[in-house]
Parts: sequence; C-alpha cells; structure tokens
Amino acid sequence: MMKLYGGASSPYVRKCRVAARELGIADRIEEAPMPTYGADPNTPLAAMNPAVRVPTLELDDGTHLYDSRIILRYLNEAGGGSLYPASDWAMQRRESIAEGMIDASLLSRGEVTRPAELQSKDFIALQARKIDNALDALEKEVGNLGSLDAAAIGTACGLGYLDFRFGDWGWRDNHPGLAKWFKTFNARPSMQATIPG
Ligand SMILES: N[C@@H](CCC(=O)N[C@@H](CS)C(=O)NCC(=O)O)C(=O)O
Repeated sequence: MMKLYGGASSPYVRKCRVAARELGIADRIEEAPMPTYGADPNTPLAAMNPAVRVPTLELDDGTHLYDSRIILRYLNEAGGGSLYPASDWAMQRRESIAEGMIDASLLSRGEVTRPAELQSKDFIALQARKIDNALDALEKEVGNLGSLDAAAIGTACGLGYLDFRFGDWGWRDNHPGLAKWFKTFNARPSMQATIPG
C-alpha cells in the first residue's frame, strides 16, 4: 500500500488525489494527513522530504517521492494512464501555466494570512497579476483543455483553490471559456470526492 501524505486543503495534494481516482488506483493509496513545519517544527515529514512539503508519496518499498508533478508521473505509470502523452509539450506547457497559478495563489494566501503589519501589498499585487496572467493564458488555450491529462487536472485543482480561498476573485467574469470548462470538469466524481476543506 502506498501512502500519500497531505491535507485536504492543498491544491498540490488534490492533483494527486484526483489523478489516483481517475487512474483507478485510489485503493492502492492510503491518504494520510501530515503537518508541515508551519504546524509542527518536529514533524516526521522532515525525514521523508527535505523540503518538508506535501504532497509526499511513500512507495511500497518505503522510499519517498515529491513534488506533485513527479508524483503525478509516477501514478500515471503505476495506473497505466495517459495523463502525459509522449512528446506532448503543449500539454506540459499548459500544466506549467496551471502550476504557476497555483504557486502564486499559495504565495498570496501565505502573505494575506500573516499579521496585517507584516504584509506587503506589493507582493500581494504581484501574485495577483501572476494569477490573472495564468487565467488569461489558460482562457486562450481552453479549447485544448478538454481531455483528461495532467494539464486539465492541474487547471481544475488551481481553479478549485481560487474558489476555496479567494471566493470573491471573480475570475469567471473575464474567463467565460474557462468557467464553462471548469463547470463540466468539476462535476467529475474525482473532483467531487476531493473538494477542499
Ligand atoms: N512544488 C511543490 C509544492 C508543494 C507545497 O508547497 N505544498 C505546501 C502545501 S499546499 C506545503 O507543504 N507547504 C509547507 C511548506 O512549504 O513549508 C509540489 O508541487 O508538490
């Protein structure tokens, strides 16, 4: 039995949980909550992953894999899936755009939850620009997001995180194609089973 460490609010962890379900291998993976340094300076996660981040995947032989994109590749191979069609660089480019959106969202969330006097408005504005840039880029490519691949999973988990943590962002107003695509993708059982909370 593999073990996927991470909580229900992380979009990176959610990517792995969605992929496992889509690949039909969720029953081979135990999902376990795991604190990072922020919650527990003595967390056992430090012995598994030097970056002390989730998701971290423990394999059957006890070794550990990270980050989420590496875990997705591993799960894809383990499940004999097609989340990474060979030489599909355009798909991987979309995956990176979605990852950039998630990274900026997490950085922004980290900043806005610090004490008000420590927050940098410039930093928050910069991350907001990056999120909007990624939304614009994904809107342009929405016609290619239809199929089930790593980019689609990353985009859906990124948009789900925006709704979860930044519910008043209003991204649907200026990105109607993406909004329509997300409505359909978000109805998949893999997404409904992993709603952040
Ligand atoms: N690039 C990594 C990012 C993972 C990440 O930043 N995870 C967050 C949770 S959403 C975390 O563990 N943060 C704790 C920390 O950085 O100390 C991935 O794709 O897995």
